[in-house]
Amino acid sequence: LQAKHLKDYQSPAFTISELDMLVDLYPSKTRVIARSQVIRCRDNEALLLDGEGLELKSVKVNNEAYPYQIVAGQLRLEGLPAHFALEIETEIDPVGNSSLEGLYMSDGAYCTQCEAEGFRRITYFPDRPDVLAKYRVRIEAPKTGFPYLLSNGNKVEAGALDDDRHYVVWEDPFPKPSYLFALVAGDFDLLQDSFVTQSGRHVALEVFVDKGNLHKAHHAMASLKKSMAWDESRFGLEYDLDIYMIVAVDFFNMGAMENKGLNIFNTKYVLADIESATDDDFHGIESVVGHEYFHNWTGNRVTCRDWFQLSLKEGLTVFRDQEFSSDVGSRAVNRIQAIKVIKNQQFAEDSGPMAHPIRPQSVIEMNNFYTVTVYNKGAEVIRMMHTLLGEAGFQAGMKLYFQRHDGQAVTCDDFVGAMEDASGVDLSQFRLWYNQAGTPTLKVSDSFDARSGEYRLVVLQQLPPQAGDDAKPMHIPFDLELIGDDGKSLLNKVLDVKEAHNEFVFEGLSTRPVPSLLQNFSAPVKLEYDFTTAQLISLMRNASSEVARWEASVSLISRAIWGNVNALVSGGDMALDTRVADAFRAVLLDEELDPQLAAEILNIPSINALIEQVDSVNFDALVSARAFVLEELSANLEDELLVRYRELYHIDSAPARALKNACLAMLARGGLCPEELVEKQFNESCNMTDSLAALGAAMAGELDCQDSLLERFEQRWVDTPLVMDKWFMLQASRQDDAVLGRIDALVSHKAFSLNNPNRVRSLIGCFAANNPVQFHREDGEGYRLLTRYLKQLNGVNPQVAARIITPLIQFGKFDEGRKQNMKACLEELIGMPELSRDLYEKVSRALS
Ligand code: BAL
Ligand code: ZN
Repeated sequence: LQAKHLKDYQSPAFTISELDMLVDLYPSKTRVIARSQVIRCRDNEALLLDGEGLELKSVKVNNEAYPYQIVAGQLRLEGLPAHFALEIETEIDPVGNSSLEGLYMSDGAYCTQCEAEGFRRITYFPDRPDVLAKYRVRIEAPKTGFPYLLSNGNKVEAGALDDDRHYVVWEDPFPKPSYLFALVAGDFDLLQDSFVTQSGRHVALEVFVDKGNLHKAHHAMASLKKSMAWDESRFGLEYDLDIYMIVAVDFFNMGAMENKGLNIFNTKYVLADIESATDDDFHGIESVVGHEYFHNWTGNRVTCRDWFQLSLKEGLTVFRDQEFSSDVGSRAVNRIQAIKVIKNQQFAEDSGPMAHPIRPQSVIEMNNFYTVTVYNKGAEVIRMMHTLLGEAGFQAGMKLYFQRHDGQAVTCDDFVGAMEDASGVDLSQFRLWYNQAGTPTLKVSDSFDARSGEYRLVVLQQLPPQAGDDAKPMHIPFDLELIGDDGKSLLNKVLDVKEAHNEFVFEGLSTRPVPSLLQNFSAPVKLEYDFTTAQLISLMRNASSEVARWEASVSLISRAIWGNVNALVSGGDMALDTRVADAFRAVLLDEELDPQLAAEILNIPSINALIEQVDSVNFDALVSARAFVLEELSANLEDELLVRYRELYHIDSAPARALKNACLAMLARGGLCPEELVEKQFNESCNMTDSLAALGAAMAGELDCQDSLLERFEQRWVDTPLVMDKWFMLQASRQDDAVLGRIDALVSHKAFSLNNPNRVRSLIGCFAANNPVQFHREDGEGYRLLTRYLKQLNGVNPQVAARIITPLIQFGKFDEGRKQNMKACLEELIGMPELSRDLYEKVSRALS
């Protein structure tokens, strides 16, 4: 299997100005006739059209049958004129399409997913983002079962046909790449609303959901309207069509897709009511609805030249959705959640076999690069530019970007160029963030001269091996606060770290300050500084940034855990410094603190998060030490946890629930959660957040009631797939040895299907990613369980298989025994006869 390389990029030899498509829908024999206006851009080259899984019926050029060849899956036509009409008829099988790319069926409705390279499963086409065409699409289907026939743009025609069939024609006035094409046909409940843009354009808003779910569509609609208003007020960007549609489907590989004017969403990011969705689900919906809406400008109006540039639209749009969530909610809590994604997942990717820069240089299967690196580290890179340019400079850059590139397919360099030209800030060194993979480390040391009042900070920049042999120091914005011994802020400043060795001197200080380093996680780097316990406690109390206070709490508790790992390894006794417990007690007692922030502080880092803090791990000692620290903390804070829990019990707000349930979880992990408390909460709860938290506490505390509560939950929700996903996740997270057998049994549960990505992610994916204790069992049975299902999924849905394999390829930090067990599973996979490109790329990189 050949990789494609960024350095080999060539502009298209032919482009398509217009595409007129007929899609005549039948379950396993859908007919597609694609009529394109083709323009030759270079002489003496063949026209090569991508296609996969298509049955070719005919090829015509200027209405005459035309000779062709199929070479390596591509349709090849030679000797073509400078401008011509091309007509291609193909037949496809939506029902038989379990990969959920191209045209497929979800619960009886036809729908599409074309990003990145799914359009080639619908018709032969130059399926690359730098070919932008105007689409006119005619859909034909039975009236019964398919009253709604949808595509991009505006509906221009509709009518009846013979045999109880009907048709609709859609025209999209904006030229677009094939990956933004969408088609939906089905019967839905429809929620309608409208929005008037700042220039007075009336936009019809429509959210389509499965029958019976209309009451669960209101939050998505409200989120859409909020997003539209926010993009106008913060970025001055307005919607550009007369209609904006969202369709929710249960079978979907991604979270959602930003097709022009017709977003297709995973139900997970649309459907919500207070009974069936958690506060986190509500937040997730708001942010994903926003994300897809924001793509209309950053992605659709200006798109990517090639897929190596994916971060051009994704990093930028994640940055925009993060800013949206922060402007309409808690900035600190949103920032903390984004930081956790980087530290817990992206750092793991950066140090594992799939490490790649935010602009990858070579790719076998593009679907493997919709990653936390391209998306979330990409967003951090945009955030750093925002830090360097300031809001005004950044917005000037955005304005220039759209002035220069509206309607074009461009590169990350074009984006940085606009930022640089509009602001006058030199970003030449900063561009390295696009080329160098891996996580840089900043090693910080400091000294204070009491006589001269001079405080000196030395920052050493170390680049990881993944950055390459000729890696150069990066431009790193380093946000610093110095805090005096009275707890007052002495200085708040962003320093430019540009060299391998950097020194910064601050004068006129009367005492040694406590440094708050890399505030707000001002760059996606690792920080090493030898904080004392007293310094961390001071930062938890005094740092002006709430994010820095949280960071200090994570460092404090992590150090306590690693200290106990060392004690275990060296045969010493485990212990918890009372000052640590007191610092957490202060958080519980601080009535002024945002309860959501307090909840974040009380959510002690997971085992996986802790593993990302070290280069190699004694896994068993880590599990024991973390459990010990949690038990100690819980025992120390029992009274305060119970008091706070009871104070918050009846408060009906998401922040209060977050803190209340963090208290409950901590009590449960310490084995101190009274059974009646959990049962009371479960019985009285009218919302999913509290029900699920009670259930989680019963399981974490291994309470007698856990099985009966799980059963009651299942009985109540067995017909609600998204809630059953939560139940599957709870089952997959159980830490007793019987969990493996239970997972095998649950695969036959009536609510489970290996064909549905949400179900697979909830049960199998969650086991591998969120149950480290059982996944990393010493006997290797956890790895073998995942491998068995990966083998099945390889044929069903390779994209999902390649996504949930991640924990199996990230074995670098584990002991030899576990490494060997993981590698043995990977060897088994690589030996499979029909291994998909998706799995091949990840497994072969892991084994190389
Ligand atoms: N473009 C794929 C889904 C998303 O990032 O919005
Ligand atoms: Zn996106």
